Amino acid sequence: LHYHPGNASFAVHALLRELALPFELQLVDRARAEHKSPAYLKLNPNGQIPVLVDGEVVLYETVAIMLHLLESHPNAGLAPPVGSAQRPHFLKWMVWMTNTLQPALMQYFYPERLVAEGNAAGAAEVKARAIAKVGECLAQLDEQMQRSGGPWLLGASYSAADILAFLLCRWTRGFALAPAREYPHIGPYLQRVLGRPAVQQTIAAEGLAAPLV
Ligand SMILES: N[C@@H](CCC(=O)N[C@@H](CS)C(=O)NCC(=O)O)C(=O)O
Repeated sequence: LHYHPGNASFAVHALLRELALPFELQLVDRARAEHKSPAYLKLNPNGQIPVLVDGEVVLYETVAIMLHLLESHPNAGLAPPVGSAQRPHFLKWMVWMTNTLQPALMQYFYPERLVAEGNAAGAAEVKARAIAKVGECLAQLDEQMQRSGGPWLLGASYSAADILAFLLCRWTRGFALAPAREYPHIGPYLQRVLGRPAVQQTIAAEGLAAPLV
């Protein structure tokens, strides 16, 4: 797994540990822009982290990698089985996280990519709108936590969706207003995910420091 501490790769890393699979970590040195190097761009032409090399299969896109691992280990109990009532909702939340919540977070972290070079006022506007969009998303997530009856996103069973939700919520920990931990249902939920041994092992292996969420 080509990873960088706390990046999207965390979700794959924690899933590999939850599945108790053997794997090797390969640090991508962002300070040296290794993810933009010709060698890395051969693995992922988008220059983004993570990449999983699984035998002959070289995969990028966090959710695709997670679904690939889950499909390879259908009896691990980390996703509702195909044909179950929860399965379509599992797919919906995985895609929603990668396609709606994550892009809003990316706009928050990289607003300058959406405006002309040097347009600081434009970037600030993008960032403000991204915060508002993330807030809408977190409200939806909070409502789902309540509706599911907990303790997990989909209800009684922990799944890979919880790992991804935890990571994306964690990225809001520096928000001045309403980080995920302050939402009434998400806050205690993040503590429950933090209690998972695989999550703790991932945090330790990546050397993540407090505040964790
Ligand atoms: N859609 C990709 C996005 C991955 C992504 O945004 N990775 C970030 C780190 S969390 C990254 O590589 N950022 C560097 C960049 O975009 O230049 C995925 O879900 O895997």
